Amino acid sequence: MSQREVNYDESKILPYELPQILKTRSGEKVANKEEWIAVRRNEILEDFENYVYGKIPDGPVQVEFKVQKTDENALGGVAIKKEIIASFLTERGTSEMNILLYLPKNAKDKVPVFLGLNFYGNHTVYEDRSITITENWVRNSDDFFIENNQATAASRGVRSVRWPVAEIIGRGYGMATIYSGDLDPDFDDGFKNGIQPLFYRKGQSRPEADEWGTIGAWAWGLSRAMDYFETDPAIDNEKIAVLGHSRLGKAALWAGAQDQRFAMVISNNSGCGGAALSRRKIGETVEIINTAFPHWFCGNFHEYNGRENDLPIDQHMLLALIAPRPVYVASAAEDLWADPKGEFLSLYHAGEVYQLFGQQSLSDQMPDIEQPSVAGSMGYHIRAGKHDITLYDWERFMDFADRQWEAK
Ligand code: GTR
Repeated sequence: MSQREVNYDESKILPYELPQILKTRSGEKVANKEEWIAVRRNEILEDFENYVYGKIPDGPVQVEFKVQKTDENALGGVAIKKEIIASFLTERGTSEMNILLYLPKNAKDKVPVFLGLNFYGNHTVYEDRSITITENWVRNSDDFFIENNQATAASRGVRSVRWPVAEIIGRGYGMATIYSGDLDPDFDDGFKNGIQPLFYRKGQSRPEADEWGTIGAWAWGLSRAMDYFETDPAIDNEKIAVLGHSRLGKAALWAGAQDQRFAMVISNNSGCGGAALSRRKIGETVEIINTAFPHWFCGNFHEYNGRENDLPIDQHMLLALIAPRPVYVASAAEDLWADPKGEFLSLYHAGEVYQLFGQQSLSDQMPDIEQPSVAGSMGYHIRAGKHDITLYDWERFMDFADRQWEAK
């Protein structure tokens, strides 16, 4: 079979061996959580930086937050809505992202928040005429009334089914979202737009082969939202769940793996380069993803097109980086492109590290459709239907958060 033919047949998966999570580069067995934290975790993080998502430059950057708009009576009076402009200032220029935040009104305590990036602009997540419409490049879409890569009022609320803000608020959680294109528009332009150029060293005109691509930029932005949460007294910054769907799920995992301030990490249908094991090569593969989206990962990842078995890591190790914090992976039964079984197996194998922390982990039995499986700090479900993020998914994420945080 040529590399470019897509395999959907489980019986055609070639035998593979996953890299061992609990064996250091020098071949030593990792025997306890102290050794994991001191040695192995850093090695794995470094491998993901060097070979998959690319390193995020150290800066220098100055980040400023300004609460631009506040509505004390949002959602018919049950929520407070804020828009926060985060400005990124470097010697090379300035860039901004807009955080749209909903918090339950009259909350007795600080509020836990679900944070995720969106695909088409903050104004698409909820039908509210006061939400600022992004001026940044947006992917054209007939369905969402986007032409000439410019968002307009016609797309207000077009993605509200993916962002059940009333249900989230009703359950006592906050919700925050950022347009991914504020950080890096999702097309291959040789890294001229987006935030990467703000960090170029003298003479540099694109990221090096081991430096961030678009997913890295998105993940960086999620961490900057976390910086803001730490300044907002209404928010419980020890209970921030970072989540994302599909390509934005890949970004959420990478953000959660690197930034341990995120107390919970949720992947929805994140597939190849997200939760799914690359070595299974079923559905989307490393070569397919790097060809279709050359800007997502770092240059070095392209060296592994068709060579998944040579990667020093596989995606179970990305999930392991989240340990011992709560992690949840969601698949959809018809989303074979994202390899639901590979998403499950990845989580299952990450369990080794959760066990090292004395926690329970999932059994190796993939649960049936819409029979969520939760053990200790790990959770998984496979929903009926297509590649999407639905109310069913959100309800399970909130159930999981309730259980982990005992929030009522
Ligand atoms: C697909 C891509 C997937 C996934 C998806 C999405 O085209 O192949 O990896 O990221 O897009 O983001 O919806």
